[in-house]
Amino acid sequence: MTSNSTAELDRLLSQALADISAAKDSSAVEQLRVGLLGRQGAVTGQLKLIGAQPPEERKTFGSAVNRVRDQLTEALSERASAVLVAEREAAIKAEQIDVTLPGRAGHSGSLHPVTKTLRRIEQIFTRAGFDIAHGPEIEDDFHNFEALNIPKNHPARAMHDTFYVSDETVLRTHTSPVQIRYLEKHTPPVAVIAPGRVYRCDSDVTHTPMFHQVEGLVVDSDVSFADLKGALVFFLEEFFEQDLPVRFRPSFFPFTEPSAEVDMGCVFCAGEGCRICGHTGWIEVLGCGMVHTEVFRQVGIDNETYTGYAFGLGIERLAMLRYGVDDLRLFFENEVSFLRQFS
Ligand code: 2U9
Repeated sequence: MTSNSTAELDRLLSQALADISAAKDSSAVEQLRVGLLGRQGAVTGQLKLIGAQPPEERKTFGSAVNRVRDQLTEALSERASAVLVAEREAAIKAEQIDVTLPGRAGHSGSLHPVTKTLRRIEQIFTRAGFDIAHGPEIEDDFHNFEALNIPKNHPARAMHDTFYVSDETVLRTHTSPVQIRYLEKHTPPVAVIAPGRVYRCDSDVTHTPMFHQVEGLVVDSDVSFADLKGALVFFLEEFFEQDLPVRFRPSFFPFTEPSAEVDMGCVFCAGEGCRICGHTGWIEVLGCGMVHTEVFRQVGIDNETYTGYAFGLGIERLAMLRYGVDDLRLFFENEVSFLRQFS
């Protein structure tokens, strides 16, 4: 074995050992393994030279190269284990969770402002002894119109902008048909509210084709307009949680006589006059009246024995007034940033 090849082998060994101990991760160790022991590797190159040595030096050279290969194989294996342990520790550290940190709050849903308003209205009336009734949203002509003193070709039908499903079937234009159905099943005394969706073929800044109403009906012997006034003033003061000036203006509905529209003092300017109340100091909130004798006749209630009052309100309108929302369309767009304000 020549001193040249020994020196070459020593250099190879010491450089390789230095490189191995400097290898920082598994891929660096693997790269070194391939560079040393792979098919084109430096140690493999030395092994291939064994046969080229003079016969008397072959054995010594062969054992020297094999020793170098064994030493490097062991050094690579030790380094591979060491970096693997370090890598696992780093990975575990990176995944560590500090269980003492406060949790991230999840987003929980909340009731829609129209639902909240409806629940509030229902609570006030149920506390006052009213029953709650529901009915179909697709109605027949009799329950939506005829029984409510709105016969075919009556001009009042034009007030309703009806969606017709067929000649005799409509999307209900109000929840009054629910009360007609209620009167068909119950004998007075009755006190009932009918909340729900209603549909009108009307769409602009202040109207949507679907909106929500609550209508109310009280029928008994001796029910008077004074009872109606008392019930509605009580409701408005409970709903807005304040004493309010309330006024009744004469109006017309086919199903009530006499009829009135109800205004309350503007809750935004305390009656001073502002943009919301059109500088009048008053805001219209309800329609009402004494049940028309023709409505009683249609459902077979004796006009001599019984009288009744009825009222109707738009839930979106009350929600706008309670929450200070100035655009009706916000209730239907379902913008999460809008809805979150009611949670
Ligand atoms: C029966 C008899 C009478 C219900 C009534 C109103 C007056 C009324 C409007 C308010 C705003 C509808 O949502 S709105 O556009 N409603 O003004 N509704 S009296 O009268 C009835 C109901 C049922 C058996």
